[in-house]
Amino acid sequence: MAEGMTKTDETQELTDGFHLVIDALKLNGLNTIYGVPGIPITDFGRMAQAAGIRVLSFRHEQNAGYAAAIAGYLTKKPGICLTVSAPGFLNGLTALAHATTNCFPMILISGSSEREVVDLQQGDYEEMDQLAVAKPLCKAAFRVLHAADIGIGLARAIRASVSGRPGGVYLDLPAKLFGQVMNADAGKKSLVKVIDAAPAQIPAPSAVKRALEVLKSAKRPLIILGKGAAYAQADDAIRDLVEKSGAPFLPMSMAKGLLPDTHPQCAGAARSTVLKDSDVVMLIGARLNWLLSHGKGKTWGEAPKKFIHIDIEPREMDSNVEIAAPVVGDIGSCVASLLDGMGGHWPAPPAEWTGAVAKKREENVAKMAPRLMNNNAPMDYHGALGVLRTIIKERPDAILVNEGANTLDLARGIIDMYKPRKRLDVGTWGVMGVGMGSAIAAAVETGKPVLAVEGDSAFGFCGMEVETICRYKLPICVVIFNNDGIYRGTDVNAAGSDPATTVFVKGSRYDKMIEAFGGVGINATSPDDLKRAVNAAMDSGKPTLVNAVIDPAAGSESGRIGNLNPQSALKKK
Ligand SMILES: Cc1ncc(C[n+]2csc(CCOP(=O)(O)OP(=O)(O)O)c2C)c(N)n1
Ligand SMILES: [Mg+2]
Repeated sequence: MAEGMTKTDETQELTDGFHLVIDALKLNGLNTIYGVPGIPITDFGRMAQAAGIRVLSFRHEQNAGYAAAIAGYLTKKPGICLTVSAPGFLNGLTALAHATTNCFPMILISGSSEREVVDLQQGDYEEMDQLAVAKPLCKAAFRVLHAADIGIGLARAIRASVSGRPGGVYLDLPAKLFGQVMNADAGKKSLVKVIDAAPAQIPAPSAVKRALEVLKSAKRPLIILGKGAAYAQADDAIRDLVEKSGAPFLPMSMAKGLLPDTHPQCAGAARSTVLKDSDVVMLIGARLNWLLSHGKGKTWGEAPKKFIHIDIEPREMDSNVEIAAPVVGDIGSCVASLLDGMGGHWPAPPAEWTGAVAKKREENVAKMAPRLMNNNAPMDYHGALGVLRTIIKERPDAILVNEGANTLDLARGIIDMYKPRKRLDVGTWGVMGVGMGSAIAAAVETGKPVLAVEGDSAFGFCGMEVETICRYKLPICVVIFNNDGIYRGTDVNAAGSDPATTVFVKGSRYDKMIEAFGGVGINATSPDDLKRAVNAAMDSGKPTLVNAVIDPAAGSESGRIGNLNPQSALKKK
């Protein structure tokens, strides 16, 4: 007889920890799990699959975690990653920290070993105090010890992940919990359907008024859209606000497409001009972190600036520079209140400013155009990206995944996006290895075709998941920009012994990897080859890997952020 049961319970229907976790997930609409099986969660995965949850098994937990993180970003529901104890948990933890840093809702559920043994450090199978390890790396961490608490435990995890500023949550489920038995009725009653998991947070009317006064005073306004704005799914209101303001807008990387990059107000191709010369900057779901040079210094020019900052997290205000008009609330509510306050007759910004920005943009676009049309073999980045740019233009619903250094920075600038949340990349950390997990989750969550444009180094962090892509027959085309290495393939070891630290085997054929799993592999040496291969893949939806041969000398050190490499004071003497 199970612990805590009376004799009469024996004749009643029973449930257990396995089923209560499954029922709690389903009750809250969490129908997809990304993970890797093993003790103590193998049977749980099987049962979840049998119960109608989609359980996607990966080859490494880090990639499953990145998939869960981006699933959270795309759906506004926590993405679920499931791992085994200690090493599996640690493999998933990088992704959980990444989700927290990027404000993506995610729950890492890990099985753990026997508490009694772990706490006495007696050397259990995969022993680790996982809860303690996870805590500093995520938004919240919980452990459930009793089957009757599974409902509450999951509810707490869901709320913590999606409410306020979203982030990663760790949920520790000890092995013993899964087997615990309780009365089925009581179990059912213990489950919690989370109502209004991310309640609206309405900005104060005085804050909205202040922000509009600052915006109205601008002679050279600029709006910066961050991925927080894309996450909010307030696409129409954001578009209305930008258009009503008449201000140039600059999308951060993953906010590209919130309004089309071809929109007349888009200042993406005049970035340095608008950052330097603007006098009022309205940040919508964008942080003044390193990606915006902390809001100060050379990038931002001499002209004094006032910042209006719209964000759900009050502590974000004044994080780097003084904020003249903080507007704290969820992006949807804030933008709606601002639109309301603007009324029907908002004055357009001075034509001198909008004209100057438009002129700069056109000059830069014209300068770039011929470079994108070259048909060099081996390819340079511009020739290859010119082709992919057209492919996305013709397929605005496709999702673009992008990572690398040059492969990332140049693709971000060259490939225009037309719809919200279609560009998924390395995010706040500039982390390598998110590509395959992001591509898999994008295909699974949206059902749309995915184009993953990967540096050869970036791909190496997650490349084994091409088997996962083939196994689930996902409509993903991976294009590897193969320049024989990190940044460039031309480095030479001064000592002349081992290869240089940034180079790989020359002339590698990544296309052969996917053939091992029944996918389509293509070696493309010219933009024409590349175009044919990617178009065919996007049309067929067949798992495809294109090895795009890029001139090893074409890239630059660290792509666009070479300035962040430390320099020795000695060297400068
Ligand atoms: C997890 C992680 N490890 C290491 C790095 C450092 N890093 C930045 S870019 C990069 C690879 C760049 O090479 P590649 O992906 O081939 O792009 P390329 O510039 O050659 O086009 C590396 C290793 C990182 N950003 N993240
Ligand atoms: Mg490379």
